[in-house]
Amino acid sequence: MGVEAHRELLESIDVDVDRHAKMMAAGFEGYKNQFMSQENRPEGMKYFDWLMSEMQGERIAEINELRKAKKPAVGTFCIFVPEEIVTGAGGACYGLCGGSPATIADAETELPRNICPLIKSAHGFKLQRTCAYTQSADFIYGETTCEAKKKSWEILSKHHPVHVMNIPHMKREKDLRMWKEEIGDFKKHIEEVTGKPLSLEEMKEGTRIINEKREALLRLDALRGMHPEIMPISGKDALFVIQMGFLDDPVRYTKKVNELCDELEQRVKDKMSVFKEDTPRLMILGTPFAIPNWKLHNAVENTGGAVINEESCIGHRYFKDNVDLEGVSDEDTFLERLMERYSKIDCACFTPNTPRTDKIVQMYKDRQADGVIYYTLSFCHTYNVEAHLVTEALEKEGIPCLVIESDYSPEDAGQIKTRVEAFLESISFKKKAAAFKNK
Ligand code: BJ8
Repeated sequence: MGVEAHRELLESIDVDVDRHAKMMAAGFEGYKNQFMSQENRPEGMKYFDWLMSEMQGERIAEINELRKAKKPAVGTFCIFVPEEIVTGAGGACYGLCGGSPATIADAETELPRNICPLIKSAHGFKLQRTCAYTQSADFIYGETTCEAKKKSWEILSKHHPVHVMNIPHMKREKDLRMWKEEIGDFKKHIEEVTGKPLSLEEMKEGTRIINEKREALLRLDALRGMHPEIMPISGKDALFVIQMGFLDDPVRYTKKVNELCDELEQRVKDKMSVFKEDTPRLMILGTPFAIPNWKLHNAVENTGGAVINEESCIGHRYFKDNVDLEGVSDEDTFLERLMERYSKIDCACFTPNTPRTDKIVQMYKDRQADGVIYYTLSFCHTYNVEAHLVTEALEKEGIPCLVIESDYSPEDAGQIKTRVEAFLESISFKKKAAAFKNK
């Protein structure tokens, strides 16, 4: 395992190595049982298996080499971070640990119990010093998306430098102007970290790298979800690949995702599916799945369903739009294009957020899915409230939907499994009835 081989480095960045090694060993064991035991996995998953074992070892060593060369390391919990700028500066922009229940008790010494588990888990990782990514970050990127996050930055900043970007909650012209300025301030902050100016060409190069990464993920999304008869990769594996995209070096990652997609394309041609014919195909909507939050995917795929897409920030919301670099020849236009791209993100923190509902219905039709699960983390008010409007629109379209609210504890896994099982049964019944009617 990577952790022991990098003990000296991890100690130098103040990681609690023994506790961290235990958590990683347990996490890898869980991964082996839940992922590596799947049958008929694509060969291309071997790289991602390796990454799982090295994500807190080799990858951390790489990030710290960059830091030695005065390149920025930026940790985040949100896809509003303008990662093109960090990548353009030659640095690493990555997602921080925030998907485990093991750190929540520590977080609750500083944060209230009744806030979202993602925030508490992430905060706890910092207090425990058990996330090597957090410990490697020059600063943590914070944003003003939801109330709990917005206020918890003030407490987190007692323990680690935080740069907060003001994300508006509406998308009027004056809001978008402010947003563009905020991106400009973020760029200045990166220059403060590196101690040198960042050129337009560097930022454009960073943008090309990230655009290519998103294109590779869109390709994966189409291959797993757009062929109703053949699903060449499990939803769990596809989710894991997407999760790794928030940690890995973007150039290497893009190459590996494209190699995996080449293999999946061949599988589609060969009609090689990892699921039986007539397996109900579900889309999952809602809040992000931080590693190792695999509870819902396990519930679906261990009870006879397939997850064909995540309408989530660890999913389609992250890679659906690219930055248009056409004709960009000055910094002002560049910042404008970044703002245009980022303001297309349909997070529930916005009001109104109707494009999200329209997109969900369209995605469902394009993929010929059989149903959706609307998933929210407990105490995430924005996604929880928005569920009403989304489910109403789904009902109008006759789309079967199950709403699940959960946290990171394993306690409700059995109950979720039972509800998912009943949902899948009702979908299968409807499918059979429709087939019979057509005969
Ligand atoms: S762009 S979804 S990653 S804010 S932390 S809002 S779950 S209560 S993560 Fe998010 Fe950015 Fe939006 Fe996406 Fe709810 Fe929890 Fe808040 Fe959360």
